Amino acid sequence: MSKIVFATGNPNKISEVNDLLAGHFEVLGLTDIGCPLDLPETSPTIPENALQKARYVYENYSVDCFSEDTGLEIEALGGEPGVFSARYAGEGKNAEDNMNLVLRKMEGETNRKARFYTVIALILDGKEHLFEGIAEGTIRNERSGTAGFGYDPIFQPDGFGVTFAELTKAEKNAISHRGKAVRKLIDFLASLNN
Ligand code: ITT
Repeated sequence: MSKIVFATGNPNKISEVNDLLAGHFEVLGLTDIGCPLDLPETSPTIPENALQKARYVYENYSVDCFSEDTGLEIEALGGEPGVFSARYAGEGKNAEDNMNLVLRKMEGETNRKARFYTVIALILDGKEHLFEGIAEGTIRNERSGTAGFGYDPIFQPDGFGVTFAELTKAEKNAISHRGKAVRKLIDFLASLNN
């Protein structure tokens, strides 16, 4: 089976993506290639951040790899936290603090529309490819559920009466931003073998 490096320091992302790529590719992590987990991500947009992380690994370790960047974009907050999703409440990258900040800013707001936006950047033989996935939904008034990670307890995907944190990993993967982007990545990689 072909090997590919997933350039992320976030174990929750690895867990979700491994389930999807199982049987297609053997996924290696940053520690497998001796790369530090805190990749540079200082770009102003999600696609550029995804590319920045993949380029860092490709240029320093000379391996085929993919990275991903995800943002929660809340309409009433002008697209925030967006590209700042990981560090919205500070450098600690603390999910509870991030959710508290969102809930506080959304207090009394009737427009609860939001979406998760994921971009995967793949670098294969030096060529760059982007794949995106979007999950539309709404921001709850309070947390619900304990599964998943990050903002999952406050995000209710459209068409569901529960949050991402109340779905199993397989259920979330079937409809999520990351699931959609990863399926495009798989289709692309599979098309190369035909
Ligand atoms: P990388 O090493 O891959 O950069 P990261 O945690 O820094 O890992 P991002 O820069 O993409 O990841 O930050 C996005 C943040 O948005 C992440 O830390 C989570 O808090 C949140 N997030 C990402 N995907 C999510 C999901 O599927 N559900 C809920 N929250 C998510």
